Amino acid sequence: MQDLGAARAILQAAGERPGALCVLTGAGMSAESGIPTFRDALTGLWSRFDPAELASEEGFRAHPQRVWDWYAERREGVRRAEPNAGHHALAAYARRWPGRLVLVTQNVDDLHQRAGNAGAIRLHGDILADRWLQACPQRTACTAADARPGRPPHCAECGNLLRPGVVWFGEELPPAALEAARRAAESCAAMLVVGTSGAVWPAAGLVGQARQRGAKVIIVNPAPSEIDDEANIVMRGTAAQLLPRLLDATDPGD
Ligand code: BV8
Repeated sequence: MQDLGAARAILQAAGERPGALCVLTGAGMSAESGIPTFRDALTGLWSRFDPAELASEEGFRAHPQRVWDWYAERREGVRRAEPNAGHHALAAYARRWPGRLVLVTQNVDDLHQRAGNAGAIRLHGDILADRWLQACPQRTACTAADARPGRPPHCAECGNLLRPGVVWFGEELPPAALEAARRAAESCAAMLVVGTSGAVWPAAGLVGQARQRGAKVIIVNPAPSEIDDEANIVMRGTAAQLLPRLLDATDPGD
């Protein structure tokens, strides 16, 4: 594949300094692990809802059980999933060249972490974590949560609801994570963008930020995305197929 040689040359030219390579991943990174991509996740019984109805605070407040059940189903899928060859290729690369790669993910699963990229910057939170919907109105922290049919787990004392520890639409991204991601995008010499439609902001804006600062951009995606025109090279293929070939054991300097 011609693009593979050109893409490897970009990685080689990125050099060895810390943060020379920034990798931005989206839901497509986990597709070959059996986790539906965000829009696919709305297939089946969820197909009749708009993402904003399910992945937003107002959607949760309006239908707490429906949203809680959607996340419970997705959590089960994450727990059953295993990192794929793409996750392992990124973790192996990070082990081989300590510090060279900064991994930024939009994904809320834990597959990068389970593959070995413990330091992945999580822009949209963690689907396996819970947090309280609001600060406890009566005490510093809510206590025992109990779940009753028809109501997600909630505080027995004040009724506060537990919610998934993800960033919903309309919610700010964690400032420290977003700042670290922006720093990585602005200081890298090459950005590898894997498995994202480029539809969700401000994450999608990281690609243009890298490009504007002179980084070379490689996209890995089997289908067109909204950010293809930001790329120097677009590789039509999947994460599990292409990342091992792009990042394999030979030094990008070879
Ligand atoms: C905010 C957690 C403001 C929840 C998620 C600027 C312009 C336009 C709109 C906005 C803007 N700024 C803000 C907005 C609004 C909104 C937004 O972006 N809307 C979009 C839909 C138009 N953004 C926000 O609300 C953000 N918040 O900006 O707040 C603010 C500021 C101050 C104070 C208060 C508020 C918050 C956005 C975060 C939302 N949460 N996730 C959950 O998961 O339940 S986003 C969610 O969507 C996932 O994280 C997922 O990552 C993301 C979708 O993007 P992708 O990862 O790209 O997934 P997708 O399914 O779209 O595409 C998959 C791709 O993979 C495809 O291209 C496919 O071809 C490819 N693929 C498939 N198989 C493979 C593959 N690739 C490789 N290999 C394969 N095998």
